[in-house]
Amino acid sequence: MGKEIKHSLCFWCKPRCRLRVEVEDNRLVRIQGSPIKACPRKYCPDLERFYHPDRLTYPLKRIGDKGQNRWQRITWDEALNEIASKLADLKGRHGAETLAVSRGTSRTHEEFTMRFLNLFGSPNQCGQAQICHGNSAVVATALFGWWPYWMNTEKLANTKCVMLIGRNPPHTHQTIWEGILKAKENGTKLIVIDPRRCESAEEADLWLQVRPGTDAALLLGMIDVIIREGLYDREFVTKWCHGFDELAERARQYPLRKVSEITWVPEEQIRAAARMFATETPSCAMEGMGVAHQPNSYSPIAARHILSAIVGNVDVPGGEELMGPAPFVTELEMEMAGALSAEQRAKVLGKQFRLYTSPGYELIQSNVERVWGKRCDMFGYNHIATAPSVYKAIATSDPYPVRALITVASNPMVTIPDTKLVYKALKSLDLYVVTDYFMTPSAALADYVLPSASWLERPHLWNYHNTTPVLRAGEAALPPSIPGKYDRRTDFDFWRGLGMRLGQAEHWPWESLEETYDYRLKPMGMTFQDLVEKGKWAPETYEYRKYEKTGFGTPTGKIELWSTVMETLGYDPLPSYKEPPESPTRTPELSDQYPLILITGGRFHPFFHSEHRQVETLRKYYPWATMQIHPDTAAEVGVADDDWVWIETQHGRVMQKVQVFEGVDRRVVHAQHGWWYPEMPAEEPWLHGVWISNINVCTSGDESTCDEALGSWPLRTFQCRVYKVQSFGQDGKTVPPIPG
Ligand SMILES: Nc1nc2c(c(=O)[nH]1)N[C@H]1C(S)=C(S)[C@@H](COP(=O)(O)OP(=O)(O)OC[C@H]3O[C@@H](n4cnc5c(=O)[nH]c(N)nc54)[C@H](O)[C@@H]3O)O[C@H]1N2
Ligand SMILES: Nc1nc2c(c(=O)[nH]1)N[C@H]1C(S)=C(S)[C@@H](COP(=O)(O)OP(=O)(O)OC[C@H]3O[C@@H](n4cnc5c(=O)[nH]c(N)nc54)[C@H](O)[C@@H]3O)O[C@H]1N2
Ligand code: SF4
Ligand SMILES: [Mo]
Repeated sequence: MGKEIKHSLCFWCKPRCRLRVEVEDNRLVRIQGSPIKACPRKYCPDLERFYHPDRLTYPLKRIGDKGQNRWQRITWDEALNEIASKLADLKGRHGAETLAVSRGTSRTHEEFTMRFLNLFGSPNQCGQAQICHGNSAVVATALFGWWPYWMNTEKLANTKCVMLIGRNPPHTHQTIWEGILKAKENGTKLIVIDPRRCESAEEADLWLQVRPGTDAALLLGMIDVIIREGLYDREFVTKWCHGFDELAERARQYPLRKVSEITWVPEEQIRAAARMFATETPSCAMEGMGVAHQPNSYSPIAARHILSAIVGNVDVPGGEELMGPAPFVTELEMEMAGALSAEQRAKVLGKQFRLYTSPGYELIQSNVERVWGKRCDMFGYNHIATAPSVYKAIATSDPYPVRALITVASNPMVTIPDTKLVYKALKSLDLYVVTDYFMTPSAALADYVLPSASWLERPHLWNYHNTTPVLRAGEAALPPSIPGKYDRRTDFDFWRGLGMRLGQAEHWPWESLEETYDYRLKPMGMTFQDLVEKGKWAPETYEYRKYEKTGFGTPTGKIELWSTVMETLGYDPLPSYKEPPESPTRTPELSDQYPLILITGGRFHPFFHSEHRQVETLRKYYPWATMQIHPDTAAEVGVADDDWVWIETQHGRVMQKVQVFEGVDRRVVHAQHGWWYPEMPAEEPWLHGVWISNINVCTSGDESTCDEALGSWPLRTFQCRVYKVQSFGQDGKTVPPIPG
């Protein structure tokens, strides 16, 4: 076989770079070619990670009690036969909705997760949607009739001002950050809204150190300044925006003095940001998890889109470009949403969050389709169950029994709020199946754990679910199975294997991912192999202001500052500010006990969420979970760098190591998320140390605290207290497995 050069797409982090992979006799030799300076892959040798001894090799079936870590190796056929027969039995007893699928953040071929589930008849696909970029996708599509393609970094060459709201791309979207830095060299201004002086804030022309959870007030204050000072684009607003007068009236309720009190940001800074964003045009805003993880996330996300619209940024070069549908078969089309009956769809868990689920989804997408001819992929997060509702239903059988769960590319014990609820739910299931690269605290509670082919062992066709015009292809560099060594399968093979056994054969005509990609590219007269050889495809020209011909894909055909979709669904059609469910003003008695505001989950290299903790070289950078606290607060509490502290909320407590950081407000602390310790025992009560530093032990996803339209749950506005850890378990050294 000898040496070969392959080109694969890296799925370690968000840029999804196409890499040159050298292989010899089915063994990885080296990987070259990340174009990204801040590439986390560069922190450790690829061979260390890819050939890590902990990687899953063969399907495992539980033989002991749940959580005892006793497994039997079985074949893929045995695993798929047994799982299919158990699913058929549970469906017969409880209905198809008894199966839920929890997926992660676009790490794999999720269109096939949806295809299987739609054909199976369950509406209960949940995961990161309401917590991740899905919120922005849904709100943008409701207001603009399409989701702007912010992954297109080339546009930044034309952008005069970038505003990052709760988003820190140096650690999270490096391609965007490189685009911003390049633009800055040519004079582009940068505004950063973040409670922490994060890496983006370090480079900003204006950094607004906002109180966590108050961005809606801040952005409404900015809208008010822009309208009062006449800095908006009158012609565009008159012709192309619906509800300007009502918006102006709403914004008047947010004068700067009041906004400053709410947000802790000085008046003059808010005014300066508003003026900069309105006059340095085209400007462009990008919001991130700082706002998506708010209890009232609809409002800041809507307000940020409204800001862009009123200053005339939509579908102009360097602004909020609306790409429209792809010329190939999209992931959404592969999902076969039409296969799910209206009756089953109506059973979706979390249906009270009507913008995300029916009828909001239909209302938004039918208007998109009317104008664009196709529905919008919305980052693959379509019509989805709300994760906290799903885990609650599993744990309590309310509103009906959910007895089976499959998690694909997700680690809910670490990444979903309220770990105790997730734990209770996972333990109570009749059937829990996990596909992953490694054993995780979630997989440790499963009945079947299946080894998934990694991004080096599978082909991929990628354009961020149609949010960039550039289509990229990568091939499998290595076989997923080598007899005698390991037998992994792609997640496509897993879903197809189950589908074939459950009466879906006619809907799985393709035997491999490559064949599905050939099918998807056919309308472009291309094969997948053609694209692999070319590397990427991009449209030759891009047309701006397309709305002048077609209007916008919304019910009024205009950008909806006043959302008729929200109105129809019975929600406030305009953004507004609401105090977070836990806050010094809303729950003063709670704040007496828990005086600090906890924000969680700011991303940090080299880790991706809960991944890579088993890679020794990477753990040298962060051996333990780390929290940030202001020097004055640290002194008050009596802790210093590298001390272990308890972070305690009314929901639970965990311990992390201190990093004293004057870039965080005295009243706020920041805790990393994603922590578990693979080196600790898998069996209960340890579950790989999942109770020790995993900040979701301290969070809550209670439905009553979720955004009423989207169902997003708050992860960044908990009241907490911080105090020094005095003792470390019985031997005085190890940390205790289950904190009280
Ligand atoms: N290296 C690495 N890269 C990643 C990931 C990873 O785990 N590791 N995860 C990927 C995923 S799935 C996602 S969703 C993206 C997320 O990427 P980003 O959206 O950039 O998310 P974060 O780093 O979580 O949060 C950004 C900032 O929000 C701030 N923040 C916290 N609370 C508030 C608030 O109330 N208001 C405002 N304005 N800001 C607030 C935090 O201080 C933080 O600096 O990153 C992706 N990229
Ligand atoms: N407190 C708090 N919680 C958060 C956040 C926060 O900021 N704060 N952020 C939230 C956000 S935005 C997100 S997106 C989520 C992320 O939540 P998850 O998606 O659950 O996070 P990961 O840790 O990336 O889990 C991915 C798992 O899938 C495996 N995996 C990776 N690629 C593949 C693949 O191709 N196939 C299969 N089968 N497995 C694969 C990995 O080994 C890993 O175990 O976390 C959320 N949780
Ligand atoms: S780790 Fe991230 S930046 Fe580095 S090659 Fe992979 S996708 Fe690109
Ligand atoms: Mo995410």
